[in-house]
Amino acid sequence: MNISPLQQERLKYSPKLPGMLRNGIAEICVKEGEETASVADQEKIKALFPNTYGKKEITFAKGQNTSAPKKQVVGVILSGGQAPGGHNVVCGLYDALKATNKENVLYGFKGGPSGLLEDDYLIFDDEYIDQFRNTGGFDIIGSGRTKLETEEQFAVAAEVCKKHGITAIVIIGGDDSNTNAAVLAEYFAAHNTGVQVIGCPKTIDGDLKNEDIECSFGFDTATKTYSELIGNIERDANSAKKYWHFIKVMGRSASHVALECALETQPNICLISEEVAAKKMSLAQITNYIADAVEKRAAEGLNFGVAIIPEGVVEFVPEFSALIQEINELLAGNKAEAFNALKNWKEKFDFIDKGLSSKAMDVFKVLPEAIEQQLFLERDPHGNVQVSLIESEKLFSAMVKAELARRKANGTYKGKFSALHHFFGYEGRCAFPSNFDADYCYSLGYNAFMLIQYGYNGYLSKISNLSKPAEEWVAGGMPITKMMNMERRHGEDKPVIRKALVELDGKPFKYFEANRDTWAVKTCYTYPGAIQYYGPDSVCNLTTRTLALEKE
Ligand code: FBP
Repeated sequence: MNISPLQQERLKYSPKLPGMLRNGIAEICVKEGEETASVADQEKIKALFPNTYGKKEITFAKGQNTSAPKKQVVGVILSGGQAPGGHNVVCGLYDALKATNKENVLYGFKGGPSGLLEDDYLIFDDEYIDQFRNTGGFDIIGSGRTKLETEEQFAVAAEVCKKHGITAIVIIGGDDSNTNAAVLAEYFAAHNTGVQVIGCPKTIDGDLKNEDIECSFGFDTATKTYSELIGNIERDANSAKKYWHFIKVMGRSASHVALECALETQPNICLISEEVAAKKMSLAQITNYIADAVEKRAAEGLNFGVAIIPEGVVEFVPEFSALIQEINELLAGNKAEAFNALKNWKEKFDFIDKGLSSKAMDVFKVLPEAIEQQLFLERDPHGNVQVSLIESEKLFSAMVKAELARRKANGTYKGKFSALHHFFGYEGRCAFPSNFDADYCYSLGYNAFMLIQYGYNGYLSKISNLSKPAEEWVAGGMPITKMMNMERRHGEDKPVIRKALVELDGKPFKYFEANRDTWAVKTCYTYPGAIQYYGPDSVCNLTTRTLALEKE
């Protein structure tokens, strides 16, 4: 097989475990903590999870093993978007399982949760798993976005587990997948299947966290990858001195990725969706905010800059999300057919003009035509506008350009404005995991097996104290129901894990807020460079700025 020199070296890397897990199950004991309660809607969540609600938090420690010896047959699933380190979760799980008992077996269900329903699997062995150690990607078994959420699916899952004698399922996923892991755990308990379910917190978006789960895996590597690229662009901007770069970064709804990249690279502008929503900012206000920075820099002779735009921002602009809702209504059911049959954009525009309220139309008319058309082109299977596909980096640069033209006509702005656009998302999701993610993921997988061995069900694998060296990390488990509340989804009240958005009174945002006015006007770029895997701790074992500030 052709593998790169770096991959060759990474295969040999030994991920670091928390000190308390280093001697394996023989020297791992459990300390049970307090009973837990869900983050909100306690009575409703308790009623929906009678078998798994309110369980105790647990921490592992060095000590005499008291778990019951039992042959374990475990199934693992990768669910949702790729995140660097997923392979190491599987490797850690496999190593712990084999170190505990050579007879234990690990099944990998292929292509995400659908693999479990379709009984499509492989059985791991040393030769297969060794090719994937410390590598990026989810190609070890593949991933998918099928949701495991109906009773019928759970019944099929229970049958598949019974067929193979599976004792536990590990679901590696984000908030939705772990919500479903909790529901599956409850189903398995209620039906006395004897199958346990353990979740592992994954997503580059960084929005699966709380006071227990300090970060989801993949966030570290993905943001370091984007920050390297943004830093390189900043250096180019500062060398050529002729372009404004508008860079959209992934993160479907929360702005953790954008904020972390801003802390790493000190750009001139970084929008934070949560702030846009809190201040109820309009498109015009956001445009003016960026245009003001462009104007001030131009006054200093600096006709260049870098602006970071979080992927989900437009949904946080109240007037824009109201517009989207009206468009979804306008084309609901078979009305889309009538719209699609119209011959040209002019006819379509008239249809839209008649169908939308005047308030929505005012917002629509402000948009550049390319974006107007995009809103009617890309639809999801339910016929709704696919907001994540809107090129918000182009939207804002076009609006800023128009605003600057107005200012030029008024004589207030005399600079030059030439914009370039980028979108960083997929570039970071399968990068070789940083040492942090390699260690963290391996530990999450190893620890997931300890939770299985000790008989826990409906728990999330938890490794904390992450801003300290791995030796001091703390391993344990948290009942998934602790993160849940009730939310309205598709017209129904559902129990779901609460998404962790950027906290505007949190230290990372406060630091950014205190510095951004200076960064906007002066050129204060910092250049993080490429992820380092070998070398001094100060460059190759760094956590994110977000985590460092949160744990200060
Ligand atoms: P997860 O929440 O499943 O980890 O995925 C998040 C994400 O990477 C987002 O940042 C992005 O908006 C989305 O996936 C893209 O999804 P897809 O892989 O289906 O294009």
